[in-house]
Amino acid sequence: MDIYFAGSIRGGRDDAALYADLIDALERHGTVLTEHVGTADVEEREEAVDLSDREIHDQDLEWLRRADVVVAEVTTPSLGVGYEVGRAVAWEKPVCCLYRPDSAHDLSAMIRGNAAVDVLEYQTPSGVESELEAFLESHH
Ligand code: 6IA
Repeated sequence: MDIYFAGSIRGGRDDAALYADLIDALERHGTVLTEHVGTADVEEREEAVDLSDREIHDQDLEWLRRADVVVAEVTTPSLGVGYEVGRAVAWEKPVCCLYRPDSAHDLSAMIRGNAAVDVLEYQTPSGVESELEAFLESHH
């Protein structure tokens, strides 16, 4: 199963370590196409690799198109993540959004109000693992 994991990059990297933990958990169930989202030094790597924004966008949309399911961590608001979720819904992919209600950010109505998106509220990656598994299993 190909899994597209989405998490904030230019929207802010406060949750980067958490993305890495979620990606580790997801890799037990399939192939995560977007491991860079959890890379601690993604911004430095981005400069070093010298990809244009066009190349990043086109590559990501190719991976998104190929993915069987999309899992997005949406607590730190990100334009890119919101856009990816919208495209995934338009392509009728199963989408699960992970949100931590204790954060300072309220979840957008465009995510919480979207009947095509499963929103899972959680505190820690280990605490949400069984629900995440159930989501993946139901779309196998
Ligand atoms: O607006 P944001 O930057 O917060 O959007 C984050 C989302 O856009 C993530 O879910 C990614 O899928 C995608 N994204 C943003 N920047 C990159 C990127 N940079 N590479 C791949 N996807 C990206 C280059 C990183 C690198 C290690 C060469």
